[in-house]
Order: sequence, then structure tokens, then C-alpha cells
Amino acid sequence: MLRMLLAASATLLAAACTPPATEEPAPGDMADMDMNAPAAAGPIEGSGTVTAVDAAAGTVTLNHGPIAAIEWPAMTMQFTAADPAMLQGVEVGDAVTFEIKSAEESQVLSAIREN
Ligand SMILES: [Cu+2]
Repeated sequence: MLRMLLAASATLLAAACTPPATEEPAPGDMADMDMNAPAAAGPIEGSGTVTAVDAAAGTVTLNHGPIAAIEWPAMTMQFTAADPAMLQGVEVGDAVTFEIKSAEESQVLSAIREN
């Protein structure tokens, strides 16, 4: 039963991390878009605390604050570094500022630095 609950939470977390902007726009919608809107462009900045890091795998888990540009609430989730070398020197407990590559690749970090 516990296993089922954990699986359900993981599914909910994944859903929360999927920005609605990835849906295909209906024909004609492009004309109404503000192409200069920050939400449409990457990278997207966020901040948080490192809760796990695997430099060899190129992954880092962050407890991040809300990210308005992609309508994310605060949560803890795993990201993949665009370049694993970015994670050298990143340690659990570090307070960091990071950049998400784009709304479409929202679980890829293009930058991370300790505050
Ligand atoms: Cu998240």
C-alpha cells in the first residue's frame, strides 16, 4: 500500500512539473501571443536548496521556490544538468540560483551557482 501511495505522489509531482505551455497552440493563437513575454523564452531563473546531487549522473535534486514564469509552486524535484561539469562543487545544503533551459525542457538546468 505504501508503495502505491509513493507511486501516486511521484505521478502528481511529475504532473505539477509539466508546464501547460507545452500544449500545441491552436491555429491562429500565435497572432495573439506576446512574443516578448518572459514565459515564452528560456532560460527561466529559480532559486532553492540542494537536497541531493549525483555529479557522475549529472543530476541534482532541488527544493525550489515558486517559479511564476512556468506556473510552478515550490517543490522538491530532480533536474538534469545540461553539462554534468556544472555540478562540480555543488553540495547538499547549498543555497543556489539556477536557470531552467526552457519551458519545453523544464527539467534541464542550463546554469546553477551557489548564492
Ligand atoms: Cu519543480
